[in-house]
Amino acid sequence: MLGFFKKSGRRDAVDPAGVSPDETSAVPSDPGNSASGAASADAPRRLSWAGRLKAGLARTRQQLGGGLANLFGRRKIDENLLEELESTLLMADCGVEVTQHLIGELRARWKAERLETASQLQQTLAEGLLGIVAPLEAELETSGHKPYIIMLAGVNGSGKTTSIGKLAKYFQSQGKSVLLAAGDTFRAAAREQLMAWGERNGVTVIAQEGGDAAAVVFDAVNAARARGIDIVLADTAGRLPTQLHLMEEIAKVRRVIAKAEPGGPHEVMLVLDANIGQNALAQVKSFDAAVGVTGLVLTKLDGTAKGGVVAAIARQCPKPLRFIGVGEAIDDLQPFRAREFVEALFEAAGETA
Ligand SMILES: Nc1nc2c(ncn2[C@@H]2O[C@H](COP(=O)(O)OP(=O)(O)O)[C@@H](O)[C@H]2O)c(=O)[nH]1
Ligand SMILES: [Mg+2]
Repeated sequence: MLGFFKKSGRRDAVDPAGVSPDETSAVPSDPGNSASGAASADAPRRLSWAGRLKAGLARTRQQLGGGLANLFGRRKIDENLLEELESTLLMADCGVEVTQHLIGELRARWKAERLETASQLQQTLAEGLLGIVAPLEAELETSGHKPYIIMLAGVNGSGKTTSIGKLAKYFQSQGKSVLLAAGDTFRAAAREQLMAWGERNGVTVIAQEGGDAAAVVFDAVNAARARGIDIVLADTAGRLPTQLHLMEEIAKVRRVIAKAEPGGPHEVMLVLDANIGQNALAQVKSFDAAVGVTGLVLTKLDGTAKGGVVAAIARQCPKPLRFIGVGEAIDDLQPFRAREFVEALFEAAGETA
């Protein structure tokens, strides 16, 4: 166990959404196909957020921590071991820059502090990683504006619409009123998916059949103001940064929001699928150039060994990492907390319930 983390106090007993495991519900990804969002009586008891985070990060942990355990099990610390560690970090998608930084730091401390044991080196690595990702922790503060307008952007399938559903629940659990704007007007299914999320959470969804994304979002902002709503979550259609006309379209959505509400959108959230690993860096850069990204959501950490991409983002295109997703259930998206994240990456199996 990492004494370093223990000293500074652990937060993993607290569910950031304030939802106890008994209240949470495991719901399928497509709300349109689910008869009810409630967990059935014989459903297995849900783990705490810390437990789900840890389970969700299992593949990256195996890549990193498991890789380490294998290395250390075999021999003492030497240059060869550092070299193998280097490939382990690269395979977890930490990227070349972060990997070299971490290995450099390990080498220096190994010599200066005469590190000998596996756990010493692992702790040094965990500390180094925490130092890198900590600046990304910046919880979204929505109380400064009413309505607080959040526009979501990203490529197809990154998890925008699902994340909106989860965020609606998250903000409601903080006592805020929420309105959704069905700004993905390209696919009828996208609108229906959002309406299903709205229905399940008792949240109004502003949608139009067909029509223009900017017009839908404009209506939604006006409706939110008229109704005294706290938070608007605006969905948008997926697009690739290379599709220039679509990037221009989302830039227009952004400008129209600013017309409807001066100063808005207050947050432009780029939703990234963790499976894309290093490609996330390019996406952050191009979406930032087109619409000015102010925060990130990293979804699907549960399906990938590429969780090291968080470190690459921190070093190469730092943007506040507002939320991370580790599953399809409604409470599987939570604010990013650096310490909790690094702990979950390095703890041995079975240390957290
Ligand atoms: N395993 C897992 N699946 C997710 C997560 N977030 C979203 N998904 C799934 O990713 C798929 C695409 O999500 P969707 O919200 O429709 O993407 P969009 O095209 O960006 O709106 C859906 O099947 C979601 O359930 C996550 O954190 N973990
Ligand atoms: Mg969508």
